[in-house]
Amino acid sequence: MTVRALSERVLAGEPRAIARAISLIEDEDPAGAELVRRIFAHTGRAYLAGVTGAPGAGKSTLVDRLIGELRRGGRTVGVVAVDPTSPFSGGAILGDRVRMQAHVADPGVFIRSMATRGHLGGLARATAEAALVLDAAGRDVVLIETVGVGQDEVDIVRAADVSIVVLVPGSGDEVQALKAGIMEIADIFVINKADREGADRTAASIEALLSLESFGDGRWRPPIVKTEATTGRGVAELAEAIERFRAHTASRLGERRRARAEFRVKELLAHRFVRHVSDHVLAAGEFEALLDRIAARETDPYSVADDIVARALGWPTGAGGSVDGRRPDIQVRLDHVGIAVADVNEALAFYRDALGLGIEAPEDVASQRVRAHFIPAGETAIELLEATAGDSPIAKYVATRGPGLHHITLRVDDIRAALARLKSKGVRLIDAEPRPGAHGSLVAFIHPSSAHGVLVELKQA
Ligand SMILES: Nc1nc2c(ncn2[C@@H]2O[C@H](COP(=O)(O)OP(=O)(O)OP(=O)(O)O)[C@@H](O)[C@H]2O)c(=O)[nH]1
Ligand SMILES: [Mg+2]
Repeated sequence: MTVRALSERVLAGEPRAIARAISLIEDEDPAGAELVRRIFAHTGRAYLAGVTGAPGAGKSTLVDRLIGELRRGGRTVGVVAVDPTSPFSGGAILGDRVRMQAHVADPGVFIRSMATRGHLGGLARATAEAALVLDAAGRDVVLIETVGVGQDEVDIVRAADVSIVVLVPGSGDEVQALKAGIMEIADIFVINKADREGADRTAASIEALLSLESFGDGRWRPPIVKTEATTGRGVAELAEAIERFRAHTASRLGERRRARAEFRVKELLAHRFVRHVSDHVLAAGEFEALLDRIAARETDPYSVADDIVARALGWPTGAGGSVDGRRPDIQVRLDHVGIAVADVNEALAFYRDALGLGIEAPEDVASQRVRAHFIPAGETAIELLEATAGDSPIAKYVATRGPGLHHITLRVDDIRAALARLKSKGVRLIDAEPRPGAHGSLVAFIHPSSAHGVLVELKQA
C-alpha cells in the first residue's frame, strides 16, 4: 500500500491502518516520516494526556479506568503505552492488553504498546508521532502511558496537553519523582493504591513540596487525587480534574503546543544533523578513531565537536582555532565572478542563450561608469561588466588587457574584521577602509599583487 493510501485510511480511522502506521514509525521507516507529514495538517484536535509514574504504580489499570470514564462520556480514545520491561512491543502488547482487556472489543478504543528500546530517533519522538496518528485518526482523547524514570519520559510527558504523575503510598516515589524532574512537569498528582497505608502521608509530602512554590496570578496549582485503580474509586474525580485543567488552560493550549513544536523541531534537527554527519561528513571508522584520541587525551570533545560542525557546514577548520559551535568571525564565500566584456550583447548571447542562464535586470554603477548584468549561477553568480563611458575603469581594462576575468568577489560577514585580519597578515589592500557598494553593501578591494594576479573584492551584504 502506498503511504498516500495508508494516510487516507488512517484519516478514516481504520484500526488496521493505524496499527500499520505506528509500526512504520516505530521501525524508523522513511515511509513513517512521510506519513506523519501527510497527516500532520489533520492533527491537533485530540487532547493528549500523559500518565507517568514508577513501574507497577498502577498506570495501566488507571488508564483502563479512565478509558471507561471517557467512553461513558461518549469520547473515543487512543492509548499509547510505553512498556519498559519488554524489549519488543510484542511482549508489551500482551501485558497492557491484559490490563486494558475490558476495551479490546470496543471500536471506540485503540490501544498500542511501544517498546522502550530500539528507537534511534528517540522514544519521545516515536511516542509523539504515534499520538499524532491517533489524533489524525479522530480519537478525541489520546492517553500516553510511560514509566517515569528518565529524561525520555519527562520529554514524553512534556509533550502532552496534560501531565498526570502517578505515585504510590509509602514508596518514596515523590522523592524519586523530584529527582527525575517529574514534579515540575506534573499538572495533576494521583496517589494510586490509596487503599494502602500511607496515602495521606504521601499526599502531605507532595503538599509540602507544592507549598514551596507560589501559585498566584491564576496559575494552576496541581491537585492531588487519590485513586484505587483496581476498584475504580477516585477515577471520576481524576477525570474531573483533567477537565478542570483543560478548561483552565484552554487559552494557553496554543502556547503549550508551540513549545512542543519547538522541542520537536530541535530534536529532529539534532537527529538529522547527527545522521548527516555520520552519513556524509565522517569517513568510516573516523568517529571511533576520534573517540580513541579523546580517550588518549590527544584531543578533547569540544575541539572534535567544533571541527565536525565546521566540516559539516563547510567552514574553515583548524586555522582559526575553536569556532565554539558558532560561525567563525570571518567566513568567506565566493559571491560572484566579475567579467569585463567588450560587447555585452555577444556576451549575453553566450551566457543567456547558449548556457541558458537567467539574467537579472542590469544595474548602473554611476561612480564606476559601468552597467552590471547579474547572472545567478547556483550559490554564486557571474557579473558581466559593461563600460558606459570611455573613461570607465572597465573600458580601460578591456583596452589594455582585453575582455575577460576582471575580479572575484568574496562575501564576508564582517568586512572590517576581514580587513584587519588581512592587514595583520601583510596583505596589500587597495581599500584600507570599506566603502559603499551596490544594494547598500560595503566593499573593499585587495591588490592583485597580493592575490596572485586577481583583483579581489570583499563584500559585506
Ligand atoms: N492494591 C492496589 N493494587 C493496584 C491498584 N492499582 C493497580 N494495582 C495493581 O498493581 C499492579 C500493577 O498495575 P499496572 O496497572 O500494571 O501498573 P503499571 O504502572 O501500568 O505497571 P508498568 O506498566 O509495568 O510500569 C497490578 O497487580 C494491579 O492490579 C490499586 O489501586 N490498589
Ligand atoms: Mg503499564
